[in-house]
Amino acid sequence: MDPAVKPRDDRLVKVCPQIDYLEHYSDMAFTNEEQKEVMLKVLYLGPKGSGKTSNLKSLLALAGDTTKQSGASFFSQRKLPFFEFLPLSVGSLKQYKVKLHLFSFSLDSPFESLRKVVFTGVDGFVFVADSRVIAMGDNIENLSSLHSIFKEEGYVVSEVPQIVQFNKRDEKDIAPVNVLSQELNPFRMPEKEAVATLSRGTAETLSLLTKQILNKLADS
Ligand SMILES: Nc1nc2c(ncn2[C@@H]2O[C@H](COP(=O)(O)OP(=O)(O)OP(=O)(O)O)[C@@H](O)[C@H]2O)c(=O)[nH]1
Ligand SMILES: [Mg+2]
Repeated sequence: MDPAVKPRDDRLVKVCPQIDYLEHYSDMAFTNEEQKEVMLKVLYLGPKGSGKTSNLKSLLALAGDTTKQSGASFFSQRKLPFFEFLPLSVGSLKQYKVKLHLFSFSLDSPFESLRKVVFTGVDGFVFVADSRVIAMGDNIENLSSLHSIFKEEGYVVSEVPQIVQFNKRDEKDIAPVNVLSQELNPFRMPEKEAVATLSRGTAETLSLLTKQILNKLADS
């Protein structure tokens, strides 16, 4: 790892194990010059009960004590009906701190204004799908809605960095990955199997997405 890239401690590596790729991105498209920070906004989307909150909880648990004293209290005490927020620091890139702002959001929110705020300035998203066969209809419907919302908010959804996560792989009656992939990954984005409640695949999902976001920024 380049000595310029210093994860603040071990927990950061656990959350974002591929942190060393950051060394390639010294000229970020958007940074807070005064505070020397790069912030990436990431949404966790998906049908009701697919495991969005479980993903954030898993990342919080993996992040360890330091985050628990800062972000965690915010996360647990400010649980809002329609979204949750988890800030995570993933290390430093040269003189910049890299921060992820993770939101879980339900498309059911009746508040147009809230949706607009959440969908403004999105750098990437995770579509958390429920792998169970009975959830396939909900997955497809939710994916279609979120594509419409991204379009309404001015994005070309196929150009937004995204990961399709197949969660609940520990459940009994689950669809095979190739079927989920065919139904839920029209843009052939990276996929990750997960069991969010056991913290399987959650850090890897976030790492894959962060990498994709930074690659896109480097190309722009
Ligand atoms: N077996 C299993 N259960 C899971 C997994 N992930 C989440 N769950 C369970 O599924 C239920 C819903 O999980 P949440 O994380 O609350 O789902 P959500 O997407 O945040 O749900 P909403 O906020 O209501 O849209 C909970 O009972 C979780 O414990 C998983 O990987 N395996
Ligand atoms: Mg939730």
